[in-house]
Amino acid sequence: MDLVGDVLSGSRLALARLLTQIENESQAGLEALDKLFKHTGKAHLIGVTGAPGTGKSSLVNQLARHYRKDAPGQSPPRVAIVAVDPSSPFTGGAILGDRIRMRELSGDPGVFIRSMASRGALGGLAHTTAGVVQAFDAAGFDVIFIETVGAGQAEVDIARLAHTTLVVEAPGLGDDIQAIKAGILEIADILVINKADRPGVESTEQALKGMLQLAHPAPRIFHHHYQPMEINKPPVDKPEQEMWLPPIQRTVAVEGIGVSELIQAISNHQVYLDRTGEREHRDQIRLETELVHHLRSELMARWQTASAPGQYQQVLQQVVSRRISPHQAAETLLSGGEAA
Ligand SMILES: Nc1nc2c(ncn2[C@@H]2O[C@H](COP(=O)(O)OP(=O)(O)O)[C@@H](O)[C@H]2O)c(=O)[nH]1
Ligand SMILES: [Mg+2]
Repeated sequence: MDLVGDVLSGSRLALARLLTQIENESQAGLEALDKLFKHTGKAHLIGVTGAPGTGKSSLVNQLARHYRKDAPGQSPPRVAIVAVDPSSPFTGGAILGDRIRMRELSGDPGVFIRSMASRGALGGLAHTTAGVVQAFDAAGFDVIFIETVGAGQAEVDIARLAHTTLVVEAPGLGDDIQAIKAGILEIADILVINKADRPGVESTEQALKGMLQLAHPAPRIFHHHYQPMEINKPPVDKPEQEMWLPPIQRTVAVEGIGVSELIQAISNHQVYLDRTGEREHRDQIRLETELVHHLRSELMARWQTASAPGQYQQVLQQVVSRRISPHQAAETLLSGGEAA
């Protein structure tokens, strides 16, 4: 069976199998991604993040429907949805709810929905999500949504996989806006106030505007989406007319209100990304993050293969008993020398 060939020729079954292999981080999955990689880079990746219950899944559902229907005279884009739920033990119901909500979409061959739950190590979820997104990209999906609960750093990492990140808020979720806690406002390209049918929309919008000004103080409004790693060059300064100010969009996802306007805002952001070279910049940072991940895990694996059995535990005990520092321990282990 030629999994890669079948994925490229549009087999949903092959794609589903591949996604499972990627999630399991199997060797076959890694090798398939190696072969598929040259077919990636065409999709527009849209991150959707925000506190639980703000309506992210409902919104993604509506956005997908609009993308599939609002393309007169041309073939509509194919849409993939990756729903990442890092806290599945507590929100298994939410995933089930998503499945039910998305059932009407799933009859459409131009839509593919995948739920992912966390089970790997910290940071691993962002990595397997990147692989899943690449598989969809190679399989020819034009728009890929990545829905994640905005609660912590891992979710911020997942949102950073995207070209365009939507941060979803809803009125009445408490006095302080949920986004402040995780700092996800920093990564917002578009702010969405969903549940605009609920009371408190005005004050939510005022609060968001205030925070936007704090996050992007004039005149340097351009925001640094990605905390560059040590090896990254800092983002280039852009002239003021090329800066992107995150717009605030109101929606009522359950009724489809404001969804066309939101799609227009996404499209404006796409144009901005292409015009300013920001899309390439984001792609580079994303791929560099992946490269570093592979380097780290490969170096670690090589070191483990080369090191003497038991040495690690022995050195660790010396650290625990305060005889050597963690830094000295690392030096000892890497030099292959005996513990002091
Ligand atoms: N009143 C109202 N309810 C909404 C709206 N959007 C979503 N909901 C409801 O809010 C609940 C949570 O929605 P869901 O999409 O699962 O939120 P998620 O946890 O952010 O993915 C569901 O019961 C939705 O029906 C909206 O615009 N207005
Ligand atoms: Mg959801």
